[in-house]
Amino acid sequence: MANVKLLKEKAKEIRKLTLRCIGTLGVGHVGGSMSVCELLSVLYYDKMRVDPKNPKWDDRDRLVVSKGHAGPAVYATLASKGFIPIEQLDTLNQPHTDLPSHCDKNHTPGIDMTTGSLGQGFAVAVGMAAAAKMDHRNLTIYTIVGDGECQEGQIWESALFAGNYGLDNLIAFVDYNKMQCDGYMSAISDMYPFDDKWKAFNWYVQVIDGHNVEEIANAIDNASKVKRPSVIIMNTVKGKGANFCENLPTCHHMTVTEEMWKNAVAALDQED
Ligand SMILES: Cc1ncc(C[n+]2csc(CCOP(=O)(O)OP(=O)(O)O)c2C)c(N)n1
Ligand SMILES: [Mg+2]
Repeated sequence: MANVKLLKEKAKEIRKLTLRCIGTLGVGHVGGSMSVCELLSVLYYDKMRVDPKNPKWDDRDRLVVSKGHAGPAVYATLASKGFIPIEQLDTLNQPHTDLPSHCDKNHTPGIDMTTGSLGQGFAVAVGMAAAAKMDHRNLTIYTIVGDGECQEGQIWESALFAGNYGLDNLIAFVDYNKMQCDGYMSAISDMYPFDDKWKAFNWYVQVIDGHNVEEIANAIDNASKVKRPSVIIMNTVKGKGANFCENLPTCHHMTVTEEMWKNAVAALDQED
């Protein structure tokens, strides 16, 4: 049984550290970072087999954050977990930093794949899952994709492969925040009905509240039991918990002043 209290606390901690990380720089991908904080909490504090002291441990589970612009939330999680020092978050995207705005496995301990070019990370995750099967290795490959990212053809080419080859060691999460770079998906190129699309590619599909840690943990448990790839479509709010931009179509990449992020952290502190 998941420790719901701990996972909620850790999600809040990740959210506050994400605000600090972006706010210290003064600009960044707020929206898509804030919408995955509960997921990162459940992965790193409940489900994933990882060792912060040994980030390249061969038998670890892998996470490919295909929506690589969520780097700040991933770094916040790695800092919370002890992979990197908390103070390092203040170096986001500065010259010579090891925390570039998008995830880079050659720079940051705990990052399993370099991402940022949308669609590619998901394809690599499918390849990792296939490789793990061929090597008879008992590890799980997790990957996080954006809903806008799912407009990329590469996603569906890889999804077809994963479905055909029954890659049951692969669990994908779609951050279904209904927004992409410049606004609402529905106004640009909608994915509805999302679940039917994945089903047609022979994936096991669950649709959940992506801000409910218990639902996320249960969905991962269900996914672990089926003999095909799983996708967990998470209904989320872009910018969740950043009170200066929550659910605004302008929250994708924005300026964040010290006052803005510190006020947002104070508001989170006042929540139960
Ligand atoms: C191949 C590619 N095309 C365009 C971009 C620029 N880009 C970065 S984020 C983004 C929008 C992504 O939307 P979504 O996947 O929904 O992300 P989220 O809402 O979770 O931030 C775009 C177009 C990119 N990184 N890669
Ligand atoms: Mg989106």
